[in-house]
Amino acid sequence: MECRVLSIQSHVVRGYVGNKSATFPLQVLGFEVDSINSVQFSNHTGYAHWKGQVLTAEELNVLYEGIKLNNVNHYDYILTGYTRDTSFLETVVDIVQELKRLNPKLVYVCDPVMGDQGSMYVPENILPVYRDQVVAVADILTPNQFEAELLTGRTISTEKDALDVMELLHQMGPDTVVLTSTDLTSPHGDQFLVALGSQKMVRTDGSKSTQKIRIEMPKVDAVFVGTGDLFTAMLLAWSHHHPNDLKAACEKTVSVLHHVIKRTITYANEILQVCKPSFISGLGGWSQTIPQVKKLDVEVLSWRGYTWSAVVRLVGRTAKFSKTTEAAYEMAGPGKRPNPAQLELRMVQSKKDIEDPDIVVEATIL
Ligand code: ATP
Ligand code: PLP
Ligand code: PXL
Repeated sequence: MECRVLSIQSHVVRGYVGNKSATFPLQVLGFEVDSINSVQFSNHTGYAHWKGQVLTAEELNVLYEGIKLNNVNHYDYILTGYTRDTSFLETVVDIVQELKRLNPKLVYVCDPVMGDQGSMYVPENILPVYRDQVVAVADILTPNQFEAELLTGRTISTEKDALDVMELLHQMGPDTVVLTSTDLTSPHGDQFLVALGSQKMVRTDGSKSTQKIRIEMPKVDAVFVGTGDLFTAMLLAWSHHHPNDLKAACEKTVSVLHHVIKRTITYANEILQVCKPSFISGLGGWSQTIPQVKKLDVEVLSWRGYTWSAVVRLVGRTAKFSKTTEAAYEMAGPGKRPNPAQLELRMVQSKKDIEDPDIVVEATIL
């Protein structure tokens, strides 16, 4: 059975956030993804520079009208994330309501992206729109702790507080709520990140039940961008396959995140940070005589840990020459942090882990 997702999120030319973080993984898992790019930026806003265009609420409506005129506005899922503009978000609500009328089984998966760690990175006037309009039409909601606190006006200091907040969020609309990251202390120690989930279900006999879970995942000492978007997309996919088993859906989701993050940090720590010929020492006059030796022409043959030196093969772009030499280069090692470009999620490389994740995290039923 074809399953079609309308994903309204950011597009970036370089890197993986928003639609770039959601589309490929969903497609790999067999979903048809229709994407509307809420912005088109060169890259995410954590880089030193970014440029691009923002889609207005009117432009969103135009795109939706086109889909509607062709009578292809039939969706099984809607997925939304980072949005800065209140009228854009209100238009999203209108579209969700109309699409739900056309398909009463449509599931709206909403990541109410507003901020993290006590500060907002979207304009504050977006909060009342999420709280009073969006959450009411959402079926699956994936706030982080701070976003859940904003939406409910409660602070979370204990697991009990978090469970109460998730209950309040259920009362506001969604049957499934996952707090994707919290500051709560893990029973396994501070090396673990705690996420919590809660799902309301109707049993076959008509009685109601709630599944509540805690998931603990090993923390990686780096800041990733786009992981929240990937989390929400994978929760959509895996809860499609496990509609009444939040534990299974979250275990697969978090396992995908774990594999992607592990591949990303491993790569970021090994990548050549600056590999201009002028930076490679140990070449004698080589770099002067062959100026076309470039970044991509350097292939690391062996690795000397974090000693800032490795044996590399320099291959000319014209493939006319090749030379093995020892060279020093600047790398992301101790005392050196990977930059945003180096921390872009290794998405394409993780295709197999996305398709069939090895389960590395077991959730606890609360
Ligand atoms: P939102 O998109 O709602 O703002 P969020 O702030 O929780 O969500 P992230 O902090 O990116 O988004 O976390 C989403 C998921 O990504 C986490 O549940 C975890 O699986 C993974 N993750 C992100 N950063 C790390 C990290 N440093 N170490 C381990 N896992 C991480
Ligand atoms: N940092 C900035 C500046 C953002 O705009 C966003 C947007 O959501 C994030 C971090 C969080 O990204 P994510 O939750 O997908 O990791
Ligand atoms: O959700 C992450 C995200 C989405 N879209 C844009 C961003 C970011 C994070 O920086 O810059 C444009």
